[in-house]
Amino acid sequence: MNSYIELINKKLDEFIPVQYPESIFKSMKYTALLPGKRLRPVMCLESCRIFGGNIEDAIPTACAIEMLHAQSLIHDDLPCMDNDDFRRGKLTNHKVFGEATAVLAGDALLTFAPQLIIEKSNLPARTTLRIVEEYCKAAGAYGLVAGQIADILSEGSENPEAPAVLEFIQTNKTAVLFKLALRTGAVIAGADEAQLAVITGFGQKFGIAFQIADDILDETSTFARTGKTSGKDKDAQKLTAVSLYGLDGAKEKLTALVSECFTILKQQNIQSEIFTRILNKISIEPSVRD
Ligand code: GRG
Repeated sequence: MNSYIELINKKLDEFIPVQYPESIFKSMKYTALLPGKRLRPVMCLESCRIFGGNIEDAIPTACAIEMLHAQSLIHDDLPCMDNDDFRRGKLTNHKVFGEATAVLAGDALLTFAPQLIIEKSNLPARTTLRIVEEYCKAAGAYGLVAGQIADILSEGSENPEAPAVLEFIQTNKTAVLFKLALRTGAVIAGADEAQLAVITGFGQKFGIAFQIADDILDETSTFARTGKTSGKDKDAQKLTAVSLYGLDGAKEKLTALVSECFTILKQQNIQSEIFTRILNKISIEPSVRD
């Protein structure tokens, strides 16, 4: 996993050369290169490997997905959204560069990412087109944007449909990029539709489990561990697994989902130390499957 992360960090840096006007490139690189976990690009490379592909072929796509993730973090942290001062252990983008530059850096990452896939991927044109289509669907109003607006609208409101709304938010804010990473890695490796369906189902459960773990950490963890201010979900009266099901209920759901993810890996005979490690990391009882 560390070798994947080193490769991604090197390529992310290389793929964004700084030119005039420097402030926009510095702002883009600031958040993209801060030490996040790089889960999504790692998952893209690992999915490519699992389905028999060459991970070199997936590097531009993996980096593009991390750029999209960085964009979503920059915009999520803005005062008009979650208004956060810290991210990845450092000041948020707008705190360092100002709001106008942060908005533009997000826009620039969002649009540069598919350009990168098109320019740097040495893949058949049909494959590149499919990946860019998957990227656009995941990023836009049928993906991340939908998840974010549903999240904002859910704040502070009592809603009898809350379980369904929560699942919509978890799916579109978080699972969508897990599925994008896994699916594009598989597409690059030449996986067939049946294999894509399996990895999509896995990504859905993995992504929701990850979001529940994130919700639990927001309630129980510290800045030193997460690199962001804790307790913000409660303050903003967000609809989360913890607010809806309580801490113990959220932990139960997380445990069940992680177990379902391991079942898929076993049934499909997918051997991945990386997926196992990430699943154990977010798990409440990690040791049982080590
Ligand atoms: C795509 C046009 C467009 C807009 C974006 C702002 C927004 C719309 C969406 C927000 C999506 C968001 C911030 C979801 C949270 C998902 C999540 C759990 C993030 C934390 O992921 P980690 O822990 O972060 O992997 P690191 O920093 O480690 O990469």
